[in-house]
Amino acid sequence: TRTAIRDRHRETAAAVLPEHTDLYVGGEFVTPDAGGTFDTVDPTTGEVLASVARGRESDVDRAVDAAWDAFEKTWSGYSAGRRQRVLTTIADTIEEHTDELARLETLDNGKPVSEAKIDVRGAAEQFRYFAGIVRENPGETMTAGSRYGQVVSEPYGVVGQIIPWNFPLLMASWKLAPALAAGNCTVLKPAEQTPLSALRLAELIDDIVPTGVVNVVTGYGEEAGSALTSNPDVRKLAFTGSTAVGKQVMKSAADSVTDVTLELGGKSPVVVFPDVSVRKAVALVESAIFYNTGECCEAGSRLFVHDDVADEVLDGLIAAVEDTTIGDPLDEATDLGPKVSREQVERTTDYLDSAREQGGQFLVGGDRPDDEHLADGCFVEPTLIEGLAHDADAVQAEIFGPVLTVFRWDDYDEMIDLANDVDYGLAGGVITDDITRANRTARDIEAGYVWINSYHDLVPGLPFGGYKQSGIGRELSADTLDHYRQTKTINLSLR
Ligand code: TXE
Repeated sequence: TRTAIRDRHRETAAAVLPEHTDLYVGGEFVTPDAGGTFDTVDPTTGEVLASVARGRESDVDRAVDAAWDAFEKTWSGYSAGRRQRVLTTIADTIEEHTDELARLETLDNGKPVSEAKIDVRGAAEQFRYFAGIVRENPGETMTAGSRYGQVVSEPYGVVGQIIPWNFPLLMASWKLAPALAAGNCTVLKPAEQTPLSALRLAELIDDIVPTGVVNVVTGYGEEAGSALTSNPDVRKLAFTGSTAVGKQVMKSAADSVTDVTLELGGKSPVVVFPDVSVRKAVALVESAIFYNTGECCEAGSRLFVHDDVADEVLDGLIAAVEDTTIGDPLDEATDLGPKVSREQVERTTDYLDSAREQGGQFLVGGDRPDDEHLADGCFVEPTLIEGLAHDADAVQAEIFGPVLTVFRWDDYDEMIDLANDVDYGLAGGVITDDITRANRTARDIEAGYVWINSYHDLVPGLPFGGYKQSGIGRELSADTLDHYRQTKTINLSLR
C-alpha cells in the first residue's frame, strides 16, 4: 500500500542519507556564501528526502580555488603509483558500501535497487580500471632535423565536471576516476534532482583523497553549473546531459578556449534481422529500452524489426511488458521504478500525447499506471508505439522514458536510411546470428557505439561516446586519459 511504501522509504532514508548536505569544498562541508538550499525529492513517494546546499557562482569560485591549491600543494607532487593507491582505495570503499549506496541511489533516483547495485559495482570498477592504467603515460621522444624532441602529457590542473541524474553515482565515477588518474583536481556538479550519492561519496573519500583534490558543489544548472562552465580557471570541462545544455556548455567554454568533452542525448536504433530466435530478440529489445526506466542516454528507443519476425517479436514484447513488475524500487523484485521527477513524467506524457495526435498506435502502455499504491510516484507505463512517421516528434526526440517506437522493414537500405535519420548518433544495436550482416550493419549505423547481440553492457576498456549531436570525446577507455591531459613538446637543440 501507499503507506507501507512511504514508511519503508522513510526508514531507509533514516539509515542511508548522507550526514552532510552542504558543499564539499577544500575537504570540508561548508554552507554556500549566500546560504540557501533546494529540496531533493523521492520520486517514489513524492516526499522531500533532504534539503541540499544551493551553490552559486562565488561558491564555485571558492571550490575552483581550493582545487588549484590542492593541485599545487599536493596532488601534482603525487607519483602515479600513489594516485593508483588512492583510486584503488576509493574502489574498495565504494564496494564495501554497495548496499547502502544502492539504497540511497534508489531513494533519490527511483531506479530499482537491483539495478542500483549494478551501478555501484560499475562505479567501483571505474576507479579500478583507471587505477590500472594510471601509469600509462610514457610520453615520446623523437628527432626532427637537428632537434631532439620530448613529447609529454601533463594534467590540466583543475577540471570542471557536470553530471546528470540518470546514473548519479556511476556518472560521478566516470568523471572523477579518469580526471584523478590523469593527475587533475576537480570540481564536480551533481544534478539537482539527485545530489545525494555524490555527497555520500565525498564523505566516504574524505580520508582517502588529499584535501581539495575533489570538490562537490551542489546546486542548479543555471547557477552552479553555468558558473563552472564560465570560470576561466577551469582548464577542462566534461559534461553529461542534454544536447541543448551541451551546446551552451560549449559556447561558454569558448570564451576561455577551454577544452570540452560532451556526452549528450541519443535516440538509438535497434535492428532485428529475421534469422534470430524470437526469445533472444525480445529479451534484448526489452532491456535496450526499459532498463533504468528508459532513462539511459544509450537507450535503444527505435526498433527496426524485419517483417518476417515482426509479429512474433512484437507479441513477445507485449507479453514481456505485461509481465513487468512496476512498483516500489526498494523491492528486489521490481523491474520498473518511477521516473526521476514530476517534470520528467510530464515530458514523457507530452510525447505520448503528441504520438497519439500524430497517428501512433499504442500496442501496449501509453499512460501512467492507475494502481492506487503507485499514486504518489512518478510512474509511467512501459509503452510500445507503432505506425508513426519517422519524422514524428516522438520518433525524433529523446524521450528518456520507457517508450519504444516500432518500425517494420524488409528493404535494408531504406531501413538504414531511417535508422540514421536523427540528429543523434550515440549508440545502436544489431540482433542477428549472421556475422557478416551484423558487422555490415554495425558499420552502417552512424553511432559511436554499436552492440551486436547485447545491449547496455559498457565495459571499461572499450571507448564510449557519440557521433553527430550525441557528443564529443570518449569515456571508459585509455583515450579518456588523453581528454584529461594536454600535450607538451620540449624541443632541445642539438647544435
Ligand atoms: O538535463 P540537463 P535535464 C536529456 C533527456 C532529458 C533531458 C532534460 O532527454 O529528458 O535531457 O533533462 C546541468 N550550465 N538528458 O533538464 O539540464 C544540470 O544541473 C551548466 C540526457 O535534467 O542537461 C545537470 O547537472 N550546467 C542525458 C546537468 O546539467 C547545466 C542525461 C544535466 O541536466 C546548465 C540527462 C547550464 N546552463 C538528461 N543547465 C544523458 N546524456 O544521459 C543544466 N545544467
